[in-house]
Amino acid sequence: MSELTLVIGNKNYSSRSLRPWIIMKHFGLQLQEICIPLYRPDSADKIQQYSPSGKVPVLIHNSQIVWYSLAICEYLVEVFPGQIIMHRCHMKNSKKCYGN
Ligand SMILES: N[C@@H](CCC(=O)N[C@@H](CS)C(=O)NCC(=O)O)C(=O)O
Repeated sequence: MSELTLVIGNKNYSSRSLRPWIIMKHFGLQLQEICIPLYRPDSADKIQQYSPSGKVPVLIHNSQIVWYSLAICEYLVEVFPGQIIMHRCHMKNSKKCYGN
């Protein structure tokens, strides 16, 4: 697994997955992308392998796991200051969506 792994659903179904994906692509972060097709019998099991919330998107960065789309955006701004330049959403309690 590379340093930054983003686990997402199909881009045409999961706008939540696109939030961090667009930011990471736009700002040129190298990422490994794992796409889990949604709405299939095995989707939930596959998502659960990565995501404590059972939802996508989820970011895995070294040993850190972040599992809420806006929390991932906030996390990226914190971890890559100067590289990710955007208005922060200042999501309340975003750190509750971090774990390892
Ligand atoms: N609040 C979450 C919502 C994530 C969410 O609902 N993801 C959907 C796809 S857009 C999902 O994982 N669905 C699969 C499922 O519920 O089994 C976030 O913004 O990260």
